[in-house]
Amino acid sequence: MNMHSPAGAVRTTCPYCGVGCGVLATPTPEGGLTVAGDPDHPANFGRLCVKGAALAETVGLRGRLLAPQIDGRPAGWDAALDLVARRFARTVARHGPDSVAFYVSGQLLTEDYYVANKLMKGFIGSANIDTNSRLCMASSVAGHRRAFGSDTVPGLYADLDQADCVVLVGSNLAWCHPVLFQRLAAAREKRGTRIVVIDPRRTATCEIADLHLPIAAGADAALFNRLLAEIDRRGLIAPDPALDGLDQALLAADRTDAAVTGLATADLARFVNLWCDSEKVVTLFSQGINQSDSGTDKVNAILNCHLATGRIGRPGMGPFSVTGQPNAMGGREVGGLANMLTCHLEIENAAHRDAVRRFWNAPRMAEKPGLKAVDMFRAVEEGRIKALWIMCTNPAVSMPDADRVARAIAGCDFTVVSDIMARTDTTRLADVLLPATGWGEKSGTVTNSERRISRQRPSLAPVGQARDDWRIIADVARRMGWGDAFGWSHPSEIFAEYAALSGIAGGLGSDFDISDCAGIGRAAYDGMTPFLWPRAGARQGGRFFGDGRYHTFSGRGCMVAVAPRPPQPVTGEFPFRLNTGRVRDHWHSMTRTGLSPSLSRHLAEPFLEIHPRDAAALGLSPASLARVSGAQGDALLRVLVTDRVAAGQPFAPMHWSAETAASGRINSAIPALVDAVSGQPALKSSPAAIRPFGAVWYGFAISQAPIRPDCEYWAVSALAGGYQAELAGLHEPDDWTAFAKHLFSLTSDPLAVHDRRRGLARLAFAGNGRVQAALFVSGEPVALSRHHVAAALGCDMDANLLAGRPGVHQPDEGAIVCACATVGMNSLVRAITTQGLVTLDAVGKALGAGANCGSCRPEISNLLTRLGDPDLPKPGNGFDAD
Ligand SMILES: Nc1nc2c(c(=O)[nH]1)N[C@H]1C(S)=C(S)[C@@H](COP(=O)(O)OP(=O)(O)OC[C@H]3O[C@@H](n4cnc5c(=O)[nH]c(N)nc54)[C@H](O)[C@@H]3O)O[C@H]1N2
Ligand SMILES: Nc1nc2c(c(=O)[nH]1)N[C@H]1C(S)=C(S)[C@@H](COP(=O)(O)OP(=O)(O)OC[C@H]3O[C@@H](n4cnc5c(=O)[nH]c(N)nc54)[C@H](O)[C@@H]3O)O[C@H]1N2
Ligand code: SF4
Ligand SMILES: [Mo]
Repeated sequence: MNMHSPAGAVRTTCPYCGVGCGVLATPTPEGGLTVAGDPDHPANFGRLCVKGAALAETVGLRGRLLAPQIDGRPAGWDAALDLVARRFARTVARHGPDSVAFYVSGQLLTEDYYVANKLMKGFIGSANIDTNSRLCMASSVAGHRRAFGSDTVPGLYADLDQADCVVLVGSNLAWCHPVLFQRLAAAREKRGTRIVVIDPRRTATCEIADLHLPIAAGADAALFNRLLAEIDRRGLIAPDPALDGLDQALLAADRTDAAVTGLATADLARFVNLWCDSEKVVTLFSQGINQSDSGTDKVNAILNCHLATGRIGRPGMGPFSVTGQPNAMGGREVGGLANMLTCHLEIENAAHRDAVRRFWNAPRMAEKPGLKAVDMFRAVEEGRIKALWIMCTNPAVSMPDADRVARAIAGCDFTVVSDIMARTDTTRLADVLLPATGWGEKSGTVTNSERRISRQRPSLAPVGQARDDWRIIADVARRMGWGDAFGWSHPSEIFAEYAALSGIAGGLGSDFDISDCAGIGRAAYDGMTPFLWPRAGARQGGRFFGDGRYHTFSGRGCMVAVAPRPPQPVTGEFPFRLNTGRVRDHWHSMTRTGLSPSLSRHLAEPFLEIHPRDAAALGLSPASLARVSGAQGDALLRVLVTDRVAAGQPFAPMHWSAETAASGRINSAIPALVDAVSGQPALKSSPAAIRPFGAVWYGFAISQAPIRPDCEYWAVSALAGGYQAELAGLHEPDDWTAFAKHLFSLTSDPLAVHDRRRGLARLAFAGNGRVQAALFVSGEPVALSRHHVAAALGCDMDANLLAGRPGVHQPDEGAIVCACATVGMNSLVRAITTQGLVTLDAVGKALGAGANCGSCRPEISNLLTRLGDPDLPKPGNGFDAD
């Protein structure tokens, strides 16, 4: 395998989730790309999920930040970099190194991360560099370090192929790691792997589960303590290797009452039996565990069970914390967290600090851990941090208590933001904006969930004046007087330096040693094939801890006595426990996936999944709107009534921002409560209040030009050739025509249907006989075929448009389920019922749905089950895509 595949495609890696799929990107003559899965990449063997498959729709100039800006005005690079260097240097000189901070991201490449870390920890002399991984992986990092003495993920993806039982805890793998999910589904087909899903919600992942445990929010430590007690009772504790802390952990486990899990005794027993009876068991966990105010303890409760049984580091078994971002793992290796040093070295360890100081020839080495994300933004708010540089992350959306974080950033003396996009909730707060090259343009390495390092390679020229993140940071460092230490001219040189440092770390006992890459030249770097670390020694390319050797002081694995704690209590004022997370086709704050029409079809607006009982008690009807509030702020969301969530535990996605919705930013309603050990915020169970939003009108709009909503509720998304918006208001405008003209920035007169009595207006605008824009208003949530209406944009104006229904020859797809083949709910139901389809393969053959990337297979299989069983509720609610 080399960097170029036969057809001139560039071998690179997907910039989204931690699966780290290999991608073949082929530039088109028009300046775009075509994208395919790389059949030779060991993370995906050619597969891609919808997000990866739609990458081509997200490159190009749209929305990009093309030039540096100072105070909102375009500026040259020299002026911008001079200003950043001057302000940081001056702040450090006047107020000391801890008066400045970097807030970075698991979406930076390893080389970017290395440079940022070196500048802050070795040259500025503060450890005030933290990353969005604090919101993501910090509890796993802390749990690993307590148990193993190092932040080491022991297992490999192949373990999912070889396991007899896979337990997915707090992970919606089907939507968040879709290619890994497909791999697990294939293993299950082949060898009957038993699968358990532990999640308060019935997610798409449950489609392949033999057992779904709808655990009470936050009760996972109690469950795994219970399991540990049972492991002990059954005599399954492995005699060796000897472990530290075994007795105390067993004592704590024995004291735990499983009743708090809220699970049926029979389900609990089945889980315990499955786990205990399968030696080859993998427990895979993610944000349902990490994002908790006792997340580190939960991680250790899981690790305890694997340590105690010796089910770790051997084929088909082990605990498996999957990373979320493409380089979350690389960021941990490089030491991007405020309490770590590079190459898994420890900032509190004087020998480690000294080794790094000597290697870097660092003038001012940080001596103590820096501020973790939540504390960092508090310090910004209090004026203790006076210069802040945010890179590759959107904290005004993704941090808990988001409005307060946004206010803190706005109030900071000097804020720099490096991003690829011009307008985000965070870029709008910056004093200096720096345009970074994005995926497809930048070059470097990333590490995926199984410790596999792969190259991202450029296939497109940088847009505008965009520069690579590492270069921007190095340019500032040079201007601060450290040219010698930041003089690289290519990322391969940074990687080589990093690899050399890892050799020193290895000499100090670190697990992370890739020093055989220390001499890597540019050609070898460019030709690099994906590889697993460790590269050397007995563990070469394999698993950790099967040999019983750990990185703790004693060399033994360490069990932690866990006393389960309930999550923050709900109160009379905030009686609901708000859960948050991800949807299938969007990525975080949607700055990239929001550009893709196909990715916006699955779920196009911010929503609240709420149990029918709660909805009835609150007087919330399907597809109406609800205000969700916490003590610090609120969000306005579409109501999706479903028993997939438990009563009292509604769920909202994290993706919407002030760019895409009126108030869809769920973190405005979430308090910044953190885990005391890891500093990771609890984002999955916040006390919340919910009220109906008394909209008097609802609207749906399409437009070729950007939509400018002026009403209480709106959510805008991308369409092929334009935009669509959901709208609602508390007061009916006097004149719908004037409203629509403003909405669409049009001056021509619309074709209009008004029915004052029924509170209904429908208006369509045409230019040269083709549909430019249309608005549909109703006193109720607008019920019409959005797909059909959207398809009319740019087409000849036809009478059916204002009817809002497809003509006889255009069947209505309904909500799109399969984004690849554009197959909607209605077509699926029609085909399944009329053609008597019973298997996923039959649906694939008949409609093409589910046959490509497979991301929608769980939803189609759920539909097959529901349609095949007369007792199950049928799909109906148009907002219910599953
Ligand atoms: N489509 C898509 N994929 C992504 C991302 C994306 O934005 N979009 N982001 C990536 C990133 S950075 C990350 S970190 C990963 C996250 O991947 P996941 O962790 O799988 O995703 P989430 O939806 O955040 O949360 C997972 C589940 O935790 C459940 N949960 C909530 N509370 C509890 C609890 O108390 N106990 C248990 N057992 N479960 C609970 C939620 O109901 C939810 O279904 O996804 C990555 N992949
Ligand atoms: N309520 C709630 N909140 C959450 C979570 C949750 O489950 N619930 N999950 C948390 C987790 S796990 C995570 S990881 C975070 C993610 O949260 P964020 O990191 O804030 O989310 P993104 O939208 O991915 O932000 C990345 C930003 O970097 C920009 N960008 C993309 N590529 C590049 C590049 O190459 N260089 C530069 N300089 N910029 C680039 C993008 O345009 C975007 O503005 O959210 C956290 N917040
Ligand atoms: S599973 Fe999807 S999002 Fe994740 S790396 Fe692969 S293609 Fe990208
Ligand atoms: Mo994440």
